[in-house]
Amino acid sequence: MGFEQAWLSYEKREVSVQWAGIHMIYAEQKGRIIEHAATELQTAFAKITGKEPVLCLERPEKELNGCILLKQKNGLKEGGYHLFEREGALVIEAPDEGGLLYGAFELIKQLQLGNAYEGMDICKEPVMPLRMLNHWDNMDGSIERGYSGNSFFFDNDEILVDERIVTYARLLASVGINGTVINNVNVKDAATWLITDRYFEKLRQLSEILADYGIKLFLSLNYAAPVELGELDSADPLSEEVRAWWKERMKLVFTQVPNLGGFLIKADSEGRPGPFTYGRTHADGANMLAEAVEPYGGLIIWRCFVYNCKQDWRDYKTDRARSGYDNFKELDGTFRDNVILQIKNGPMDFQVREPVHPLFGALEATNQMLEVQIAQEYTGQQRHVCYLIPMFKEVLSFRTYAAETDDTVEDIVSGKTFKQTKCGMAAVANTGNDENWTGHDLAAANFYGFGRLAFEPSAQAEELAEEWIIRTFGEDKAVREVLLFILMNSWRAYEMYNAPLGIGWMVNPSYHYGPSVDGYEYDRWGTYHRADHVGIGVDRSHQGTGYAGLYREPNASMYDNPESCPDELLLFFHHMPYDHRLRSGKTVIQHIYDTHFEGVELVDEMVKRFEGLEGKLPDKAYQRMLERFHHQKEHSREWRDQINSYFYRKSGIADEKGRKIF
Ligand code: GCW
Repeated sequence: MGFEQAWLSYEKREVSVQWAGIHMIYAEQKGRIIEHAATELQTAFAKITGKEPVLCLERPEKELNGCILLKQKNGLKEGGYHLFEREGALVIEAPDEGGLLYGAFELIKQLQLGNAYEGMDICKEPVMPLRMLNHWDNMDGSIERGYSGNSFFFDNDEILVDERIVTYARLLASVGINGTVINNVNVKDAATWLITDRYFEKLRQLSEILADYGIKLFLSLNYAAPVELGELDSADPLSEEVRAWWKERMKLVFTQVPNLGGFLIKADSEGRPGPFTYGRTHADGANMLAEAVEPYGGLIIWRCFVYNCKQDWRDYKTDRARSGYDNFKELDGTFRDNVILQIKNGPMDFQVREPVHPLFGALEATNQMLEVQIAQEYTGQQRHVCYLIPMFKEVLSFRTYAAETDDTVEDIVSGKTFKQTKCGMAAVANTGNDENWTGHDLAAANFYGFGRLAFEPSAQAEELAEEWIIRTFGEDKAVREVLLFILMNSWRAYEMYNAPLGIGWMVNPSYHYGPSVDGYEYDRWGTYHRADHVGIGVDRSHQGTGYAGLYREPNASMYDNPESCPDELLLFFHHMPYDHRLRSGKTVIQHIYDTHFEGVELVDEMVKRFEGLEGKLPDKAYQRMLERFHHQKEHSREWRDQINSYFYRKSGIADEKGRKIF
């Protein structure tokens, strides 16, 4: 299938005389990444300004006006760059090749945004060391929770290496992403064989393409590989035989695929194998693998998404929200230095609203990484528009109180709080082999925004959205204003017509799409709302499951008390009567009615404004989006009416405004 270039399409634009005057590119040092930085600049300038600059092998003597100079120079941290104008030349200085590449993409961005050439002076360093994508792609070509077609990495149990991978690598590098896990964390069947010679050659080729753009290839690993590959009858992490097997295996893998960064592991979670089978801990499992990859500089990224998925809904004491904390808190400080724990942003599972995961701030002596999901599993599956960067900003700025200062989630995962270097942020990817990569064209803003945010978390959500719009669709003012309005209101709108006040989970089981208020109510997944005729919500206070107490003070008390608990999370933490007055002054039930009516109105407004862009966007993109907007309009009504009717029927309390409820 064909593919577009997203924000790297480099359409021709009106540019100033100075920009148009760029005629030469010179890189002082040689190197595989530098080479790609230079050719990317050449292509971008040729297409955007209409004049192709030459790549120069000799340093230009004088007359630097109109030259781009790339130069390796110490001073900034890895991946950092300094881009400035000097006597008419544009200079990019960076300590390493990756930094030069990022500097080159920064320069291209400046050109695309039409910013001033003269006096340009931009200096940046990546805030998070690891900025990764996690693909949940299966080797048969399907994608778990994929909403933009099939995999472009795998088909029919084979690895694909083609032009699309190059564009993929360019897109990642252009926003600063430096690592990618290409296969699903649920490692089964053929994927278990990725660490065997069946796949080494293709993996090596793939890793080389990625390495050209400063990106490390990672794989998801099957914890039970020694057993499932038929070589041993145990995967006990304390068995000498098993440990020796992994050491041998890793030696082979890293010799054959030298650019490999390491492995991501989902163990003892949702039916996946893990050390629990042998009565061992997650630290035992992770450390065994870490020891095996250590000689090659490999990392073991171990997920904390571990919970009991065979719960009884009648049980009010077991709380899935506690499980990550309960499983990992006591292991703090026992992991090897090349292990990173990867923690989802919230304690449940990527709902439209959740509190921040309590492990952030609880682990002090363990490398950690934040996992978010840009695949919109629970936020509209890339059929509804839902720009998630504002949510990620809230998560990153959450104060954990693990220290007096510098204690936000951002501080922790950028290594500031506990002086760590192996940390960062990963996003479950939203790409597939659809022509536009992300199904909904506007979902690409999440792809773009995630990378930019991990590199530069101080960037504002709105600023990133605007950059993405201009880079993708050009400078038309109406396009910019309308798309910005849509993106910036989209998460709020989705939350308004979704499950109310932080409760989550009112979706059709397994698909996770579309409203079903009781879909997960009498199930084994630990995901309940506990609504009856009097009230709704899960009591996670000290009188309930005690979850609120897992946070440090003052967060623990704030959440524990319904009076101080923020409205948007009230039902996550407390079971409240429908007539309880929120801090906003509204009753819970009236809040439910109002937000559901207003959420739909907001969608109608977004769609109305969008339709005004006909003729101003590329036709194909316009049609793709229009179709989705029409669906969102209908579907948001479905959400509104099911949720409102359900609560009206349960509570018997009428809407103050007398609107139609069924
Ligand atoms: O959100 C849930 C998904 C599963 C996923 C799991 C996980 C890859 O519904 O599809 O499995 O989380 O994060 O491991």
